[in-house]
Amino acid sequence: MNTCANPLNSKLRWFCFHLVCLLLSAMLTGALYAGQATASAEPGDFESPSLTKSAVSFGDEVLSPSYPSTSISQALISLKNGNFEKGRDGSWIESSLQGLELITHQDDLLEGVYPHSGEWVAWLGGFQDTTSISQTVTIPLETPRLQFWHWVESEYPCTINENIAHIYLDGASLADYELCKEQNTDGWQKQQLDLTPYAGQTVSLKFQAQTIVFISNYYLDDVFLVSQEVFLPLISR
Ligand SMILES: [Ca+2]
Repeated sequence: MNTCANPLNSKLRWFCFHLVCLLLSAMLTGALYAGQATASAEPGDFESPSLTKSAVSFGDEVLSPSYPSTSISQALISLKNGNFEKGRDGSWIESSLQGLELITHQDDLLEGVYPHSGEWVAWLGGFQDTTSISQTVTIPLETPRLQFWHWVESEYPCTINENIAHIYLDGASLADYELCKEQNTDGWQKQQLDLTPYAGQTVSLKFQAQTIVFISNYYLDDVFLVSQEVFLPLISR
C-alpha cells in the first residue's frame, strides 16, 4: 500500500513532499562533489603556480622560465636585451678603446666558447683595451638582485696579469673579478649581487673589463634582476 498516495492524509503528503525534495537535493549535491573530486585528480593540477619560476615582463620582453622547478619560487626580470638575443639593437651602450663590437654572435666567438643562451653573448676584454656595456635600469622592489652568467678565460697567471672586470652601479664598484688563469671559470658561472639598497631607484649599470698587457676574455650572458630564491617544500599526495 502506498501510504503517501492516500489523499486523506495531508500530513503524510506534506512529509512525503519534503522527503522527495531532500532526496533530490542530496543526489544533486553528491553529483557536484563527485565532479570536483574528478577535477582535482587531473595530473596538471599537482603543481601550484607558486611552485614554479614566474615569468615577468620588462619593456617588450616577456621571459618564460627556462627550466622547471617544484621547489624554488623566484621572479625573473630581464634587462633590456639581457640575453643579447636581439643582437646590437641599442639596448646596451657599447664602448671599446679599440673600436670593437662587443655583442657577438656565436659564429664569431673563439673555438670552444658558446653562448649560455641562444646565439649571442657580450664579449668583453681582449688585448690592451677597456671594454664596457651599460644601460639604465630601474631596480624593482620585488627583484632587487642582479643575476648574470659570466665566463672568465685567460692563459696568463694572476702574478703577472692585472686584467680585471668591474661591475658598476652609478659609477660605484659593486664587484671585481680578476681576469687571469687561476680565476678561469672553465665555462659559464652564475653570479648574484644584492642591489637592495638601490631598490626603487633608476641607475646606470655597467660591466667593464680592463686588459692592461695580456689577453683576457670576459663573456656575459643572461643578465636578470631576480627576487630572493625561496625554497619551498615539495607537495606530496
Ligand atoms: Ca644569449
